[in-house]
Amino acid sequence: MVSRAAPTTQAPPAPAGLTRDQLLEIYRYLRLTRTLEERLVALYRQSKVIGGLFRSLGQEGESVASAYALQRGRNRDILSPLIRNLGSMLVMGAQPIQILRQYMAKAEGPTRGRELNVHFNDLERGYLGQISHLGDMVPVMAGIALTFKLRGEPRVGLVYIGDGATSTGTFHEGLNFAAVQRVPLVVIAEYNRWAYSTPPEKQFAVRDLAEKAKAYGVPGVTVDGNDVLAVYEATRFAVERARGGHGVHVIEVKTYRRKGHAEHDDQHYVPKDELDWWAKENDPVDRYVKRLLQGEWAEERELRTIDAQVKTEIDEATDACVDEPLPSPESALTGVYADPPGTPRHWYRNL
Ligand SMILES: Cc1ncc(C[n+]2csc(CCOP(=O)(O)OP(=O)(O)O)c2C)c(N)n1
Ligand SMILES: [Mg+2]
Repeated sequence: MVSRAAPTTQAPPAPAGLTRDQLLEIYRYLRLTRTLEERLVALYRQSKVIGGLFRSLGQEGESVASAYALQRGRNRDILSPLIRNLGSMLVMGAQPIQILRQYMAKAEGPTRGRELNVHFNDLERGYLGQISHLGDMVPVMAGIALTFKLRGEPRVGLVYIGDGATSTGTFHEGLNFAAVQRVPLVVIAEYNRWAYSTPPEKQFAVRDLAEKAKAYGVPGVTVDGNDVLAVYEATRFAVERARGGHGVHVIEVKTYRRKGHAEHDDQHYVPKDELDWWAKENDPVDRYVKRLLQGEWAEERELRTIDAQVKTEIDEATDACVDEPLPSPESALTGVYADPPGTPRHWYRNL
């Protein structure tokens, strides 16, 4: 008698070579970024945030997906986030409570109230603190990537640059240096339509930022920045290419800044229908959810469970730090420059 094997249902091939757990993990980071920023807006409106609040609404996909392509833990890669790359920092391991404390300038925050928003460092987790001068992180990251190369470490640097910031001299110098030295560096150029109130057509004469890569003799590709898996795949390829000793790669992500430059900016210069189109038709989180559900990679109830877990996590983090004290005035001079002799109380009295 011929035995017949029971028909098996073959799982469809994993998109972008990711497992189901990884696909859900990416969803968690997307939701975490958006929910944390929404909480920060509420705190900003209560005057609890010190300084500006910069949203990445509409750009969470490219931040999370590009960082997710990096090596974390041992032999970790290093990335350099900008104000709109909260999602990248969360992927690398930044904790929501650190972000909340930092935005509220709490004494227990990562910079103990001395710096604002996402300007802080954690090389153990793999992210650098940015300096505000646009473009400057490109040569800084080129230098870090050169260090990896000289030490023979299998590590890669990743740097983000806004469309506006590609007009700066340091962007050109940094990219040229990185290309000539063939360092393991991936550049994510964020075409999000705005630099403050300046549109791209008043910023540069090329159509795509990827074209700029040609001038330095390195590859440049343009990717749909709101397609999470496309960004992941393009970054993964560039990261492994860089790790293999083939040098710099530029990835332009086409996306859109759905909020003003910061919360104080009412975006009066932005056409309303443009904002509506990106919100309704091209939201990176909605598109990712659709893809997961259509490919049967996740069920609606699993995603709702993740949403609830994220909300609880952020509620707990907020409750734990919202009433913490600001730094004491006496501490203002410590940890800024080299500490002078004597005690902080002594310096304060002599001011
Ligand atoms: C050299 C320099 N010039 C000006 C500024 C002020 N500034 C801060 S953010 C910004 C706009 C940046 O636009 P873009 O690079 O497109 O990034 P996005 O805000 O869109 O993420 C400007 C002009 C600065 N920080 N550094
Ligand atoms: Mg921009």
